[in-house]
Amino acid sequence: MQRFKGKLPIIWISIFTLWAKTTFAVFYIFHIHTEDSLQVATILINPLAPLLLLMSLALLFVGKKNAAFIAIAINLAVTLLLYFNIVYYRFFNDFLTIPILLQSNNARDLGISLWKLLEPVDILFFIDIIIAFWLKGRMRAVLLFRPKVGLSLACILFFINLTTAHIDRPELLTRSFDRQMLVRNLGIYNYVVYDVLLHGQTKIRRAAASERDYDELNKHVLSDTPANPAYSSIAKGRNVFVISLESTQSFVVNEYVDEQELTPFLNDLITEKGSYYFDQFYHQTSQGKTSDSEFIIDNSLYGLPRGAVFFTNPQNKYNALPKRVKEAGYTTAVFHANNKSFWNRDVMYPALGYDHFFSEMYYTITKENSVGWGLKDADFFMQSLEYVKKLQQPFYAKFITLTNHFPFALAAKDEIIPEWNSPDGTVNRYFTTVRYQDEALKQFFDAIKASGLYDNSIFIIYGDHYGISKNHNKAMSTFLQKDITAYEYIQLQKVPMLIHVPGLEETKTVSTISGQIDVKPTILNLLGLEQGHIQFGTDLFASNREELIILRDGSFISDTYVYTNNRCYSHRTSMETNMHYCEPFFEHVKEELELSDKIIYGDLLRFAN
Ligand code: GP9
Ligand code: MN
Repeated sequence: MQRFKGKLPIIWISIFTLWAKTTFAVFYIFHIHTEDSLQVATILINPLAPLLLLMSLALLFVGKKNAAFIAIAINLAVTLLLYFNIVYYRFFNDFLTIPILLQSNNARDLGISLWKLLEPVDILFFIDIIIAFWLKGRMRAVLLFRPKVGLSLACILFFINLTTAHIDRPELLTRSFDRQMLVRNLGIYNYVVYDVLLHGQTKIRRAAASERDYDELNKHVLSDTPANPAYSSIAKGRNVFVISLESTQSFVVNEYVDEQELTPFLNDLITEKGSYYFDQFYHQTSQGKTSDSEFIIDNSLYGLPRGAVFFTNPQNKYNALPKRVKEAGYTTAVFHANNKSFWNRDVMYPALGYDHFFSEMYYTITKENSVGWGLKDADFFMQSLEYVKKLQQPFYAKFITLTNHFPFALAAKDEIIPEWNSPDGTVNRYFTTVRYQDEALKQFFDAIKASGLYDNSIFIIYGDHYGISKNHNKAMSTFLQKDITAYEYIQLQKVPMLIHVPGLEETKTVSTISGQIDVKPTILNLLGLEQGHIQFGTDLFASNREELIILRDGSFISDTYVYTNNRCYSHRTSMETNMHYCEPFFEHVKEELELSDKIIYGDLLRFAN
């Protein structure tokens, strides 16, 4: 033992071994994907700040004399935190979140298989702690570590981490809710802190709400316009296909680029018998993008002004459309060939009432059949249909496409029409991927017809949000041959909305001012189900609909006026007009958005009986 009687800079050694374990796990267990050296550097740096911070604070508060104890205790605690994530990840392919920890059924799932998830190599994660413990009595720990210097170093490293993360992913904390991306950019420990803070904030808002707030809600009569009885139950008992068209705006419908039709299939479908097309239908999404559209459509509530409900309030009680149809005997499923934790879908979907989530791992994805964000739409639809055929009928199934997502990448062999030729590459490619998506949709319809499911189904097809942002106004102005004023930009927020009911004789284009908030009441009515008690939308077929759609930023569109960017426009002439025409709407718009936020932040639907 004599030769061990040396001095050991135990704090530094612990920081080093923890750092090594963490980066090992990130690369070889979590398989965090990196694309460039900046991302690799970010991963290498990001565990250091929290480790330095922890050690420094402990030394300051517990005392330098206990350095050996502090080093071992922190090493053990942090290793356990890492290790729980590793075990969880092996099973769920995802990182732990506080809501997950609190969800008893998740813990149960894990409990059953826990032993199977442990591997012999795992001992490596603890070996340094065992050695440190063994050496503790035999060696003298030296500090070589000044807590105050450690704190400053932690701050500097944290700042560097935030900077590299921001370069890689602007708006990381507000816009992106992909846990893989969060862990890649923040590191697993900062991510845990972030998750705890977010959870705390949600808890406080929820705790502050009471049953009285719910009763208060009742005073506001929501959805007071009755659904149209003529359309009630016309699709009763039928399967429902809800198809989300990624980044698809209405302006591409019935539009041509260099004499090439952009959406020939959709255009034909709109004129078929049994088709209802809503040509004044707006997306109402905000930072939550696709997930916002899903939330609005399923709940007839607004998304949140900041962040995504899918991420901030997945523990709420909802009375969502899938849950409602499930109660009526439907099987509910979502198909989306992306990582299941993306946008926290794996946690949110059960809360909305989806029984099955066919995520990335259900699909065969190869280099050949993927592009951009993943599986190509055509392959996505075909592979999904195999699962659909096995679902118990009637089913309510949602399909989320992906190919027409920025940066609108497509292999040359999938290009049905060439790119447009403006100086704006994004807009040029958009047309080509929109055309591709339309073709994929056509193939999906053909395959559904061949499967025999068609006649007993209805189809709800909508665009989730814009694909061409303000940054491309110049190219859009060339394309549409008009100035993209704030008014025109609002017009560009229209997305296609089509309801197709095979077997009906009627064909209609409905020009009521409408939005995603109206989808839930509409589907409920078509299926012959009772309207929800708390919902902000109105059946799209209702007569005497209030012609007003509110966007998340407070902009609104009525049949007569359009308000956006602090300007008031006449909807008839599209010219700017006196603000006093828009003013009478302000109070109502504000109240409606605030009421919806209150419901979500306060989790008020838990008080409904
Ligand atoms: C990816 C899909 C697209 O899963 O939700 O994301 P978006 O950026 O459109 O929200
Ligand atoms: Mn989207």
